Amino acid sequence: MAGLERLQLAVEMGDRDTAVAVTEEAIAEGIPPLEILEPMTDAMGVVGERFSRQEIFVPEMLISARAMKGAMALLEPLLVGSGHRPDKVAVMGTIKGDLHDIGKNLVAMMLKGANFEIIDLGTNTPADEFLAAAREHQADLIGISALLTTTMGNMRGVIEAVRAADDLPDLRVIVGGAPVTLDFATQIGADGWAPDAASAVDVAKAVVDTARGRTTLSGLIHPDVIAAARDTAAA
Ligand code: B1M
Repeated sequence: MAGLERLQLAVEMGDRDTAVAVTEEAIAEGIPPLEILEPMTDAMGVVGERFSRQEIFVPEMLISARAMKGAMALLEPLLVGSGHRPDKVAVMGTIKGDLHDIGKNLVAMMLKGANFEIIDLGTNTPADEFLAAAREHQADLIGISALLTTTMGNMRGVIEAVRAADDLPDLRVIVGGAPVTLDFATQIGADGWAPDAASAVDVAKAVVDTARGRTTLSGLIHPDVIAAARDTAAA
């Protein structure tokens, strides 16, 4: 048994070798990739709390991030899957001023698995880079991540620039990241918001579909709304 609690501890302690080894075992045992991810995400929560209490500092956060990234690299092929040609293009990045990229990378992996081609702009991405990449790659979607309360406001600039661009009427923008709430996403005029990587896929598909159907989207597509719509359709 891989013992996923060992994985959580390994990421908390920044022990990359153990994190990678336990992830390998878990994959070999056939544990679903999203189940393997969970203890790592929990570990990051614990690390963040310890940082807030000043029990640990930036170097410790960094080595935990390195451990999680090492294990995530093993999960990526499983999350992404194989097969179909991408039929949608998403430009992804962490917003200007912000260097956190684990959540953004997870969302990108999940979108790849859902048949999106991903143009990953990395971290610290200004609005003009998002727009230039969207034009160059004829993107359907921009996905922006923010982890800092001091940087999340910069996402508004990307959305305003997209709305002001006459040549990008069908480009949709979704936002997310730990401090980004549905209310905040609404305030800045995003087309979609999601609290985690799995629901980001549903939201991304839904907002791109609205553009393809040339319907005008007003307001956000919240995962609960999508779930309710599914329930209604299934009933
Ligand atoms: Co930083 N950091 N950090 N950090 N860091 C936080 C975010 C913090 C909450 C810790 C704390 O104080 N408790 C705090 C922010 C406080 C605030 O803004 N109110 C903080 C701080 C203060 C800082 C520095 C300022 C510290 C300093 O230098 N004094 C500094 C800032 C640097 C900068 O960006 N300019 C800093 C630096 C770092 C490291 C570089 C050391 C490292 C990042 C390494 C890396 O990413 N490569 C780091 C880390 C690791 C963290 C914590 C511990 C973990 C973040 C993480 O990876 N979580 C974090 C504490 C925490 O979040 N609890 C913290 C796991 C990841 C899977 O979750 O990214 O939330 P998350 O993504 C989720 C969802 O949010 C969502 O889906 C993902 C998966 O389910 N999601 C989306 C994310 N993006 C989405 C996009 C979408 C949809 C959903 O659509 C497009």
